[in-house]
Amino acid sequence: MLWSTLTVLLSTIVPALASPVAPVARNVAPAAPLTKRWDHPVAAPKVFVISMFSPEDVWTQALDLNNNITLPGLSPLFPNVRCNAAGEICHFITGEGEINAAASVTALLSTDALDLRHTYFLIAGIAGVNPNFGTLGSAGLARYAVQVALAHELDAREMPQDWPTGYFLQGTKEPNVINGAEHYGTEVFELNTNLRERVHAYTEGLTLNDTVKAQAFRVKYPQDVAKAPPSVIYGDVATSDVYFAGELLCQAFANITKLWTNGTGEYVFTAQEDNATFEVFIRYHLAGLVDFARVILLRTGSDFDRAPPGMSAYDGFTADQGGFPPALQNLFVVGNPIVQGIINDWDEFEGGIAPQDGWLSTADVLHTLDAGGARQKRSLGRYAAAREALE
Ligand SMILES: *[C@@H]1O[C@H](CO)[C@@H](O)[C@H](O)[C@H]1NC(C)=O
Ligand SMILES: *[C@@H]1O[C@H](CO)[C@@H](O)[C@H](O)[C@H]1NC(C)=O
Ligand SMILES: *[C@@H]1O[C@H](CO)[C@@H](O)[C@H](O)[C@H]1NC(C)=O
Ligand SMILES: *[C@@H]1O[C@H](CO)[C@@H](O)[C@H](O)[C@H]1NC(C)=O
Ligand SMILES: *[C@H]1O[C@H](CO)[C@@H](O)[C@H](O)[C@H]1NC(C)=O
Repeated sequence: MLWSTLTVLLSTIVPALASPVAPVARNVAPAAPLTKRWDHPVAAPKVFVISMFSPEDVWTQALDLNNNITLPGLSPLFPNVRCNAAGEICHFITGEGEINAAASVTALLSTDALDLRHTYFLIAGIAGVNPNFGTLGSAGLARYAVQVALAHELDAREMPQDWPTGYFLQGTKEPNVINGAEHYGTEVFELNTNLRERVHAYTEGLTLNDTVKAQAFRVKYPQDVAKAPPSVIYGDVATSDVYFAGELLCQAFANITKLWTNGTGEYVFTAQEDNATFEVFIRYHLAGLVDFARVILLRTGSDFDRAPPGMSAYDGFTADQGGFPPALQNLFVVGNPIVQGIINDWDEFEGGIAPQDGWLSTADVLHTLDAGGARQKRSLGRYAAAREALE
């Protein structure tokens, strides 16, 4: 394995394809397997951890991720993937917001330097937390990621007087209805809940980090879960480039989450990247380069998404709630046992954890992964036969 800083030039990527690859469209047979892409991968990591900005990198030092792989197309601020000496654990930082996440993950998944077909991805970032379901420092494993602000908006001062919010889904004419809504395809993503269940077992009995300051802020909330010490929970993530806060927007986006998940999703965390990341995974899953059934989304609560009673939305938003340090700590406290667990139990994980029934259809709103038998076989990368067909 060739370590030290390795710069992969674009020129080594482009001619690597054996034959021109047709764009993969729905109901069109997938392009020929990309057989020649991994003649010399630098690494085939078992776990790849994704952070969104520098403070979330609680991994590099702790896990000795000292081997740099510089890839074209990553954020200029974070141009390297960094791996441990064994090449089993790698990490990178996408940059914040939906556009950075999509661009950086696209660059990552398209490289020839890494064979990511069997890799588990742990997206681990901090987030706003909904006091109805969690608290400062809580760590949530998600099923759904919802792009809540992909919508029309009228300024609240100009909207019809009886509207509860100025946000309404594209293609509709009023808030809180879904009939007639347009799909861009990135509105909702669903992850493998059997995988979530499996890795949750690694987090049992953990004591999460907490601080006196966070304790002092969370007692201001009436909800028992908001007052309780941080713990590991299941919780969906709302994605929005707009960093929203306050009771009314939170209600509006909670309603949109319900609309897009047929009433089954409740957002617990708010963040700015996940749906963008998942759209890229869906596309590269179709190409056989990655397995979207191997993605875990971990978010930890750094601040409440709304103020406690008696405090204005603005004061709640600007308050030092004390959740940022423990949220960062808990990315590692909760995430690392998952990383180590997958590696230690690789015999079990190598072939994949079968997702819930019907997942191919619900992984995204356009049912992209469910568009045909051949693709279905291929996308359930856990089957050895499908694997071999790729190689
Ligand atoms: C590896 O990358 C990091 C961050 O991108 C940088 O700080 C470090 O100097 C690089 N190490 C080498 C050996 O190039
Ligand atoms: C939380 O982490 C900080 C920083 O590492 C540490 O000083 C503190 O003791 C930890 N607290 C708990 C309750 O684990
Ligand atoms: C959210 O939905 C509830 C129940 O349908 C409704 O009462 C409330 O007005 C909605 N809130 C917003 C801000 O849209
Ligand atoms: C919601 O229901 C629609 C129509 O049955 C279905 O196409 C869609 O996949 C469902 N979405 C989720 C997230 O369950
Ligand atoms: C993001 O994906 C989640 C599911 O993983 C979905 O529930 C959510 O609607 C998506 N949000 C955006 C903004 O794409």
